[in-house]
Amino acid sequence: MPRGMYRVSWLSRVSVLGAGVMGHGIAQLAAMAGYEVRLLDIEPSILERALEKIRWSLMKLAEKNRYPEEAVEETLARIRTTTDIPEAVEGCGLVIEAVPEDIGLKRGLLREVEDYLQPEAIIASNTSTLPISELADATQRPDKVVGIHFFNPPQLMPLVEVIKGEKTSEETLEKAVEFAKSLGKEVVVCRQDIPGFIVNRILLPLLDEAAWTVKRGEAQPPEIDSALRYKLGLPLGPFELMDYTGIDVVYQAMREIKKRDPRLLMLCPLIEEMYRRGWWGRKSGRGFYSYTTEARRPPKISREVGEKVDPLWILAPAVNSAARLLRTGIIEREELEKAVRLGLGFPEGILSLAEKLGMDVVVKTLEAKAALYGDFYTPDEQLVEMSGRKREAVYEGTLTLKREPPIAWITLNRPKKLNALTQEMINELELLLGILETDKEIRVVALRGAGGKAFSAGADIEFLKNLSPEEAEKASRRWNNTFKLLEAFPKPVVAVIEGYCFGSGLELALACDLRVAREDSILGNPEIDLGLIPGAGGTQRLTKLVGLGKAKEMIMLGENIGAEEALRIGLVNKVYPREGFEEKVKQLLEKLAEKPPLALKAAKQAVNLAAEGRFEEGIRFEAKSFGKLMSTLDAREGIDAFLSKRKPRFRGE
Ligand code: CO8
Repeated sequence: MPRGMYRVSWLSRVSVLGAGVMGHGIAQLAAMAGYEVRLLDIEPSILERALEKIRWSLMKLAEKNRYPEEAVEETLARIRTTTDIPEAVEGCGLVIEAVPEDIGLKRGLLREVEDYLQPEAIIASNTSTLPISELADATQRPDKVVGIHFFNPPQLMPLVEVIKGEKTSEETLEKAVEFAKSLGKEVVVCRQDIPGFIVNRILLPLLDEAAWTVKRGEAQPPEIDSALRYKLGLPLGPFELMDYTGIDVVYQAMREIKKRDPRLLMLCPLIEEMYRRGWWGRKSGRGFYSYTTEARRPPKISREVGEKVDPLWILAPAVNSAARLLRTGIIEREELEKAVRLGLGFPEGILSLAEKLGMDVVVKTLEAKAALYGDFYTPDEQLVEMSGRKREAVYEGTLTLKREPPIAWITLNRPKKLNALTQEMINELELLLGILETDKEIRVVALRGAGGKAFSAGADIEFLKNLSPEEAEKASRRWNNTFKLLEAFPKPVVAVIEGYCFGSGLELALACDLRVAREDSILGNPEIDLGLIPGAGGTQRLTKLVGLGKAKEMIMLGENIGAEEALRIGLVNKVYPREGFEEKVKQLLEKLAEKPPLALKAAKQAVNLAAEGRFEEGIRFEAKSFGKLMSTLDAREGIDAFLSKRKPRFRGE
């Protein structure tokens, strides 16, 4: 008896509806595990043929010592064939339907069957393309309807997918899993009723892409089959597999699944054409290969013929589909990999295979395909993440946010107006700070202006001119609040100043922790010439930073200063030349990002207290933080690294 074959306690009789390729195989498996089986079909002749095939298969297994010969007759005796529905389901605890993939046919049959079925019986469908939930809705017991998807031939393929429909109960799901295991199968559970379940969501994009590659004139079937067989170690190439399975079956499955999930497949017209011509593969004597000999064997495919084909060109969309499955949480990676190995005979899981080929190469391949053939190929974000590539801009508005962990760049994005600040920009700044505060990968925020000509030329005068006195006061308070948030932000923020830094632009820079300026930058508070004063904290922060005399000079005279002078008076921390500015800035940001995050946060808070003139409070905070930091792993790392003369690696813990 093959390993794992045993009857589950709650079930003794199984009904199999349909005695075709799948049905007779499932009936055989159930009988082998010791269940009594009722096998239904419409014609006695079909049932006779099914029994013959089962006998042949059992003898074959016995020959190979995979089933005891003496058990063959009694196994066959456990199978009772019938063309009568009441007889087929009488006393059965489980009904498995394996009739053709026609939703109307299946729903009608289930409805009819239910009239004769015991109330607690479970109904399983072996469908590979139709939604379990739609089949379940045809019955009065949707909680007891489940998908049990076998692979062809069921007697030999080690995997079964068990699918939870929308209303399938946990108990039904568990029983289905238990039953499949009792047949000696490995099980993967698909917890959502998605088109193609798991295995076909990998296989069909692979077959489709192989067909597109031929259609686009990039390679021929034997070349592709050879490359996938010999370079990736697949048991069969995609065209050999389509011919073996039947192009009619493949086409109908693709059509059905594409209807429900157009993102999964494009469905190559080549497959449709072959279907229409009746070139269905081995069974029709002609498919992608011709089968003229009696044995209907496909031609031998040599290793050499596939030499110039990059197998990733065909595999990449299937990897993309696998990544999407992971991202949506429908299946865990390990289960997915198992499904691909056992359901498709891959030598290893598709993701580990892709990792061997290089996830970044997979992403690049998809991007190349997307550039040639459209958005369908755009790599899934999960895949991009797995490739280790840093995420691109995650926000684009009057401000943009670009993540380059550990650094985040916020850019004031109105270059044509020299990044003059509007209310909208202030709102967006608050929003982005909120996002970055909890972003664990980000350790430093850099704030800059787009266009290279200005950090910001101040508040937008067009916006200011329409404000009533009340509105102006309110706006001033709001901007002040946002700038305070920036000042108290728990990670270091650096203003990167290139060109003009005027009015509220300078006020914004003043609320940052550090300011670095390009050598040709000009800074100033020209509000006085508009009949105004700084309105976003400038009078206070500038004074604290550069002292009373210089602050009064800048604000009351409205005279601008250059970067070198700003450096001298302590208004900016660093000035870098135009040439190599980017590089210098990055080095500074990276240096900051390497510092221990918890200590940086405490340092910032403590120094801010001093700047606010809260000396006693500041001292108390300092002592407390000093003590707390001593308990951190980062402090241990810092001290350890010093004593062992190596560079510390801080983790923010
Ligand atoms: N507001 C609106 N638009 C501006 C601003 C601004 N602050 N600064 C520049 N722009 C626009 C210009 O109007 C011009 O637009 P367009 O091409 O449509 O005519 C474009 O930006 C390019 O400017 P310029 O052609 O003037 O470029 P230049 O290189 O010749 O000059 C200067 C650059 C010297 C920076 C010049 O543009 C300038 O002086 N700008 C005004 C600077 C200023 O006065 N800033 C202080 C504003 S008041 C302030 O910031 C405090 C308010 C506190 C607010 C508190 C809460 C609401």
